[in-house]
Amino acid sequence: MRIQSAEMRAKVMTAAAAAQLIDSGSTVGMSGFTGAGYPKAVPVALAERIEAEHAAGRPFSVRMWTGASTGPELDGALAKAEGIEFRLPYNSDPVAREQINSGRMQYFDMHLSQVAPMAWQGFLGPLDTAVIEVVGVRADGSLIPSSSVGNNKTWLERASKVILEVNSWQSEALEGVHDIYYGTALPPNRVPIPLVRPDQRIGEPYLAVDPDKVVAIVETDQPDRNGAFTPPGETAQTIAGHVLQFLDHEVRMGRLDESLLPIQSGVGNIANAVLGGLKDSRFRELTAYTEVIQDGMLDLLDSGTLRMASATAFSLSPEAAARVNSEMAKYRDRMILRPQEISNHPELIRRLGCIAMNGLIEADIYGAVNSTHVMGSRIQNGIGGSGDFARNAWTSIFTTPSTAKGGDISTIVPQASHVDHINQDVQVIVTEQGLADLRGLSPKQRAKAIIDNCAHPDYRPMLEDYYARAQRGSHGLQSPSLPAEALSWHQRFMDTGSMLP
Ligand code: 0RQ
Repeated sequence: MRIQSAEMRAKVMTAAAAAQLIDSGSTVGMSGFTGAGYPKAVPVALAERIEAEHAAGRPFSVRMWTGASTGPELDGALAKAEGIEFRLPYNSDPVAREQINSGRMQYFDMHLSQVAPMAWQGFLGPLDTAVIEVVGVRADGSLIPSSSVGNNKTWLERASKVILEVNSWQSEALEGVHDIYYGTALPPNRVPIPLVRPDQRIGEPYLAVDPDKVVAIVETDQPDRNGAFTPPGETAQTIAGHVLQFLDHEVRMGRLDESLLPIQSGVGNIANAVLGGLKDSRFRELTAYTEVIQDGMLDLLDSGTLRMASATAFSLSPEAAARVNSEMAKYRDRMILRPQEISNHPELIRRLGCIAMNGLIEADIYGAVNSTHVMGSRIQNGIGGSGDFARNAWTSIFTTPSTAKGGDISTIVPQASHVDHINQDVQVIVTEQGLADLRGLSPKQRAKAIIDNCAHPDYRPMLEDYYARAQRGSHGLQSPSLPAEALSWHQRFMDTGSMLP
């Protein structure tokens, strides 16, 4: 039995009844992080209710906070119902993305580590309802967290009322995997977080909730829905090869040993290719201090290359999620899931010395990175944890194919159309063309390294030409630029469909 507390069992109801407890205009904090551990029944029931209200000519929408991206039953269903007026933080749902970019949804994209602290600081306003998926409710009323922790601790504490979804699809062997740290406080009472190794536990395995705040419990039995896994293509493999060569170089230079330092790896094809490459490398006894445990990390745990992984969530293909679910007992001692304010905490990332690897939309010749906005204005996903890690990492690596959209876009441009990571936070840029090691270089040295090593041959002469003219016609020569021309490649793409003349 998943609900051990009789007091809590008395609160079981249907998802439709629970959705009635959420008011229009209220703020809802949902569990969920990259398709893991999000509520799967109440949001769908809420979307149905919103659609019915709209059909009757009555406005109905909510403000929604999550951990990061969720699944189609949450972001997808509520966005389709035009039910989200405001959302934070990271989103990767295509329906919600379309609404944001067409101006119908307000979206506050923020660093994932800062969501919980900002909620506590009171900067985000009150939180009315938390809707949290859990694996079970213990006899003492404490909660066994699900396949993501995200901001659940904070939502449970801050919300006026709580709706729980107890999902019996999630493995019971998840009990004990989590480490919920309750030592955060606001200044002036903030103290150091006592974590000095990625495999250390500093908190509790369970989430606490005030039972009087729990207004509904809904039972579900539905799988997490993450994206399907596409095996890394040739470009991703080539990029991964450059990254592995760089890490090998660092070991040979004596800056790292064969266990490297805790790895942070973003999501996607390239990240999985890098992890796949680590399996066949000389590196041993690796650790991960990261946001998400993805397919590639699971393989590394299986092969023994990775000793342990600390994250806030799983981000697995459906096949890998089924595998983890049935074999959780095998993995549980080598994984720790933490609140995202801890998995992404700048203090801890700096102390542990993470090796950060993230994707980008575009980088400019000086190494400023745009992770979020296509053509400077259309949001793709959000900054996610890339800023938390990039600024505080031991080494911050960004990877991308050198072109996008079949070659019509160069991902290396004269000037980034939007900047998420300033050049001080970007130390290595890698494309399939090669790797630019920017550590210790001045802007002009960076420009040469990036153009020579990372740009696609179709665009390299154009960048060389721009940079040469900028050195003659610029207002200053620290970071030469021609402002009237710097974004002309983007304008050309919007006018003609290609950055090529
Ligand atoms: O579009 O889906 O329409 O084909 O962007 O690009 O090449 O599939 O790469 O999945 O690694 O995503 C930066 C978005 C890269 C991601 C970003 C188009 C491209 C494609 C996706 P289609 P790819 P990826 C941990 C860390 C921020 C958050 C982060 C991201 C789509 O890495 O969201 O790092 N990062 N979190 O065609 C126009 C360009 C483009 C472009 C790519 N220059 N112009 N379109 N695309 N470059 C995870 C979390 O924080 C939870």
